[in-house]
Amino acid sequence: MGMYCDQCQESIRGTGCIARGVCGKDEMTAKLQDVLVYACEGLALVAEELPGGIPRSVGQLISESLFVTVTNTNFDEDAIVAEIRRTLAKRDELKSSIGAVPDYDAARWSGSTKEDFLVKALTSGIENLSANEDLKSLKSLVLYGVKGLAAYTDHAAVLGYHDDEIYDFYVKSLGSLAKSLSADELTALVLETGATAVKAMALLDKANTETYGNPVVTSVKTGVGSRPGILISGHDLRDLEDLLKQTEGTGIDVYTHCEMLPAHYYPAFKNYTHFVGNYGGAWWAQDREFASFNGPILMTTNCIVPVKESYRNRMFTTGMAGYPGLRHIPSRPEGGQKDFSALIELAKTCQPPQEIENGTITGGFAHNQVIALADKVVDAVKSGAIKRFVVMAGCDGRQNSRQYYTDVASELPQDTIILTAGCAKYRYNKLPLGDIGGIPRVLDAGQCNDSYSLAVIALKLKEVFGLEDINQLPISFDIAWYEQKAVTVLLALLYLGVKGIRLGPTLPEFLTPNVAAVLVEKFGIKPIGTVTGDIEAMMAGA
Ligand code: SF4
Ligand code: SF3
Repeated sequence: MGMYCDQCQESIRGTGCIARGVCGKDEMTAKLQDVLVYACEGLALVAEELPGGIPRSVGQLISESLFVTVTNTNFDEDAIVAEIRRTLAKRDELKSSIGAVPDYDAARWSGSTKEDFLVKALTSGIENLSANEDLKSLKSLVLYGVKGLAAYTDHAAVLGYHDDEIYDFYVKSLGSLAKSLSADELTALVLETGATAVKAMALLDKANTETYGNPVVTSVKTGVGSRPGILISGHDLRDLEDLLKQTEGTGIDVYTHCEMLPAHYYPAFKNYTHFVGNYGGAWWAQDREFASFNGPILMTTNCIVPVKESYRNRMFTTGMAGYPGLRHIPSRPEGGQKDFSALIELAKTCQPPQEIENGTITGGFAHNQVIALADKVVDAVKSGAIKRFVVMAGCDGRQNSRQYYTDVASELPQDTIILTAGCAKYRYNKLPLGDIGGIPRVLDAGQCNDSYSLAVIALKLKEVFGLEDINQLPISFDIAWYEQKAVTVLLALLYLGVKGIRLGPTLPEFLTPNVAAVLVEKFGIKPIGTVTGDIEAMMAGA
């Protein structure tokens, strides 16, 4: 029953990961995640049959369960099994409500080992979904896009924001994955995933900005203070809020890591004097950086890499994140906060972080801030001071070939502006790339979901310049992907009509040649080439 996983950019070339993931996911964890997806499909099929609409609780449960299966989010088999049980129990509760006989016996399963669980679930049909390679490829595109959506809607839900149309799409898309659909039907579903991705990013943008204010231009320190610190990583701003409240006045500083960096751009977090800066870079270097941080580390979401002994006792997970042997901070009670006292008590016994750099990172150029600067930007375009915008959003990763993005950023002409979001920025956000008349040459909108801001900015520019089509703007897209949220962002951009996106460092392995050919023909997607060749082509508008 070997594992097979091809959902991220670092899957082993040509074969997917078949013995152990490059990410560290082992066979059992991979198969349990497959079972969880399969359980979500079963829940969706039952929910489709409900008279009187789909309860919100179904969409929310699917969103949480799928988030568990996003790359580098949860490696804890017990937590995944608990999530499978929760999903199957919901399915059978719904089945009973419409008079159908539940086929999941919670009492019987609760005594089963993980291995029993797996075999029973697998023999009920999970392997039957992949007859035709092209259909499987289209289904993968939908599933991975929906996994990214799941992460975004979970963050919005934590802040009390929901969109039942998105939740209903979970049921429609997951139910569809369990059925025999034609290539045309699946292609339509891919586009609908893109449309829903735009909605989900808009929802999360609304949740974040209404709760914490519109991001403003901010200079974030990368050095360290003299007090012990807690490092918070991942994407969940509500966790940060609870942590900042609970650490106030304790003598502990709070630092962001990786995708939590953009939290500094929100007005609501600026009043916390102990919220001192950002430590380190992108997710994949965390083993070195967590070791030298010296204090507790909180992973609120992806991306976790295999945990080293040197910081194992200092690392905690929360939310949908999980890792065997790490302490997990439970959900917050209704209307309350999560309890981070274990981290705070531990921090008091720790040394301050060891300094690994000492500079600043500037960001906060989400749509509201950039549109406030619109006159300046438009004048610079009209005068020729800005020749081109290059969107370099997405993910970072381990592979050396990602040096391409550092080189493109360094070698782009001085009259270009880089628009970024997501952890891809760590390839160039500490370089001295200068500014154009006071506008920094790297405009960081925020987390990967804030790619939505980049789309809003592009649509605004289209309107200001009176253009018919977003592709007439002097904008090129040179996107880096790694995990499924980048697939979601890509599908959103395609839905918005963006053509000619460069995608790297490699095209997804789950795309068969036929499916890749459709993306090339319809949307002009292309793999990255050489640094010089791509810069020349982008400057020429290709
Ligand atoms: Fe391999 Fe990526 Fe799947 Fe991990 S998530 S097993 S690295 S394809
Ligand atoms: Fe990064 Fe994991 Fe994708 Fe949110 S933190 S962008 S890789």
